[in-house]
Amino acid sequence: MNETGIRLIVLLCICCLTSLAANAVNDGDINMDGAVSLVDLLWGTQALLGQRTLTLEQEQHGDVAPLVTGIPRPDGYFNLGDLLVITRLVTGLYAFPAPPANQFNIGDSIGEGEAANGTLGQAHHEKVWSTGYSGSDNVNSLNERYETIAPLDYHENNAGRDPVFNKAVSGSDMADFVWQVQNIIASVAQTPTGDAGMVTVLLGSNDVCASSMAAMTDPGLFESQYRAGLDVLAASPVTRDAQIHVSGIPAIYFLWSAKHNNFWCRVFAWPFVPCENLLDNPDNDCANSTSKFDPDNDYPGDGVNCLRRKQFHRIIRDTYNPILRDVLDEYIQSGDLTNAGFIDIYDARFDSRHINSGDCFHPSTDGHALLADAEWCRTALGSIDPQCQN
Ligand SMILES: [Ca+2]
Ligand SMILES: [Ca+2]
Ligand SMILES: [Ca+2]
Repeated sequence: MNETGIRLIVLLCICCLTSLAANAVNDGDINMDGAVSLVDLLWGTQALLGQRTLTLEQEQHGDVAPLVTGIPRPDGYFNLGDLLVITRLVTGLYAFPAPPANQFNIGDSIGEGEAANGTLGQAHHEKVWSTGYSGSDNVNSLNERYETIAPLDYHENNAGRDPVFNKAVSGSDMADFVWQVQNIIASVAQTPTGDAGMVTVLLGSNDVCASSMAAMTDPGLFESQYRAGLDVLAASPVTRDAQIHVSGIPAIYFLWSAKHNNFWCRVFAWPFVPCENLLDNPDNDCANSTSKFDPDNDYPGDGVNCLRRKQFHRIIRDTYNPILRDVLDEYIQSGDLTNAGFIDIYDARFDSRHINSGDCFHPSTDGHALLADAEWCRTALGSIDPQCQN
């Protein structure tokens, strides 16, 4: 392409900043023949030169840029940046994030879907945000999404395979990370590839939920237990290359604000929930409703219990989740776990629908749906899912 041609493209790019419809896949397949090839490169070039008019749907297929840390963040425009990414796709210099070959789950009672339907103590692995497999609920789990995207290549979890893939055990805390990883390593031979494609990890809720603030797991111990589990993942050839999806601890605070007016929860359920540092004395003594829904800040007039609950919220925000994030970053930077990522979901807010009405503590089916959406949209593949761009 000569200089005049490049100038023309740049000029046309400035002129063609048309917002695109949000209903197609941003995959580079402009002519929509199922492959990204030289033809798409040609069509895209012609479009930018004004020699071809693309439909809005074709333009959206072409909208694959910009790349942010290697992951497409389509911006609603088709321009030169998109053409360059398509060029790299066609020449093999770049590949989109791909679905894993399979997916394992590490976790606690949330990872078991405990009480998701309101029945105390009952596990519901089929509803879990990660490895859930029920097609008849509103939880679009990560497992179900991968199966939809890659039905031939992805070895999905289902009722028969669940003992292989879901290693979560109710009551687990970070001390249990190591043996849950070892449990995965012992199971990978039961998959077609013989290794782990993806491992989701959601632990820590039982470290921060305690009889008092002082009884929370010591942060230094929490970190060393976390490192021990990551070391086992990094040491094994069947897990070290897997996508390690470490979820931050969710904002547990909001289950109090969601349910504190519920008589059953206050009087019959919460006294038996091992999270006294959040749930003791559940009467709302925050200064006002703005304060109640803003645990990041104290307000004049907040009572002692309100202040204690907010302290609980901020310890997770400022101490435990940064450990999960920063330690993992060390393993990524050192090359020990190159496909790992910390997923921050602390902005996801539970309201009354998202907490089951039996134990008033664990996510309901709707809560797992919320978790699934939040976790999915922050994965590499979810970031290019049009449903996540709203
Ligand atoms: Ca094509
Ligand atoms: Ca673009
Ligand atoms: Ca489902």
